[in-house]
Amino acid sequence: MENTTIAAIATPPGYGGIGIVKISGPKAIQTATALFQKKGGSFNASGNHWIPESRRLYYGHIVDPEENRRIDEVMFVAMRSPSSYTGEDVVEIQAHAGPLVLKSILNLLLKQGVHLAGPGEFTKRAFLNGRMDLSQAEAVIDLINAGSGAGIELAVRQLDGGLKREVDTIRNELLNILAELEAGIDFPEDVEASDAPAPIAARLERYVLAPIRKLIQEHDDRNWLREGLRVAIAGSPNVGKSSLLNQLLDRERAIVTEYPGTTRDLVEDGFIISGVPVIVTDTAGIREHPDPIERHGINKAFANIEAADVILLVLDASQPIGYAHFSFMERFQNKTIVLVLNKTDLPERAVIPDDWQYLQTVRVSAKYNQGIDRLKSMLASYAGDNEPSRGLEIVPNLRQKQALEKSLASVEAARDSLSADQPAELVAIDLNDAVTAVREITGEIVSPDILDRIFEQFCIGK
Ligand SMILES: Nc1nc2c(ncn2[C@@H]2O[C@H](COP(=O)(O)OP(=O)(O)OP(=O)(O)O)[C@@H](O)[C@H]2O)c(=O)[nH]1
Ligand SMILES: [Mg+2]
Repeated sequence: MENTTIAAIATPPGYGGIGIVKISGPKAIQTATALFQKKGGSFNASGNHWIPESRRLYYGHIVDPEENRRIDEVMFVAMRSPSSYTGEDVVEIQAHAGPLVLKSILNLLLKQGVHLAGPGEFTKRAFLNGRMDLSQAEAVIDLINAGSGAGIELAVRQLDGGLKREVDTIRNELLNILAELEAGIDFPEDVEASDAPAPIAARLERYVLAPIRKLIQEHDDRNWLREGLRVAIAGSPNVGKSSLLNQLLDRERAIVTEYPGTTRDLVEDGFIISGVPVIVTDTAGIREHPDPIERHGINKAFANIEAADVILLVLDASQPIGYAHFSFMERFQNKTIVLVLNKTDLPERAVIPDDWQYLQTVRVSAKYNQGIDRLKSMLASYAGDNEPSRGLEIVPNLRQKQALEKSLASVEAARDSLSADQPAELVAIDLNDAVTAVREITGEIVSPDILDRIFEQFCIGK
């Protein structure tokens, strides 16, 4: 338990109807009530100071005690430990959302010895006080940052403890197996030899390895739902990449000219299809022997294409397909590539090689806005196939995936030792490592710097 009391403005900066100042910690109620003049008076008939009931809304004024001056007309609510967001005593003061009003209230609190909360400090306390596990705290960030309905759905499921439940099941299975192994270690004569290796290996496979692999796969398939589907527009100079970007966005976002090498930097923007945010990037045309500025742009293009979920490789239908495209295909063979045959309004000279027939191909004319809807619905179907409501509902984030990979490696090592008839002690070491890695996901075990890194992503007041 932290013993300081913290406060922050919990609503976004600017003018609005209501702004909230939030206070948490052992002195929250005492400090806040001292500044609050309740309607009907703050003292009862016997002269005792009023004590707020938990989770009841009161009406009154915040008063500067030194000058006995009213700051604002507010609603006041206290939530007593442990039934609050942080698990500590919490007070929320709902005032009028003028920046100066909220700052004055905050300043009064700071003068009473309350500390200014750091980013995510309320949520960090909620985690430290066992109100939520680490995967739920991370879901709070996802929820705040969500840019689409799908992103919200994903975050809400995780906030509800979905990942925690799955991970706890895996951890419990590992602990049961460890207990059995250790029983075997401590009292070898009590455990039948034939009982040991085979069933344990099978259980590891079914109840530990398979679910871990599935969660890792979910991250690889659908983590883009968090930040959006990243689509890179790539191709040779002058094929119409920027024209395509402008059509997808339905506005003049990038410069289009008849000169090859027009786009030199990344041009990024976003739109939403089927409730899924898409982040689309137009890149510099790729060619050999570029000038130094272009070279820089092409390097950035390659990095962006590498990070994309879907690559739109734009080809000029009026030109034969050049050699450079073959090396492009080879370089990005592991990625999802869609061929966009552009300039189909012109006489066609491009012939799609047989090797590429398996790729999805869309014929468009970016200049005359033909085929763009087909391209969009193709992207939508990609997003649709990957919709969160499909089957398993949990998509681990990168940090969680890395912990899952660590535990996967340890469990695989344990399984291999079992099948090689290694001593149970050795197997137990690997399984213990796996339990530690799994516990990192929910934050049962977590280093302070990882915690800091997670909560730094929050805004102040959350
Ligand atoms: N006929 C025809 N011309 C097009 C089409 N799409 C683009 N163009 C023209 O092709 C030229 C190049 O278009 P851009 O969109 O700038 O091409 P780009 O691939 O971004 O080129 P760089 O930025 O230089 O790599 C312009 O003159 C466009 O008007 C199309 O569908 N049909
Ligand atoms: Mg361009």
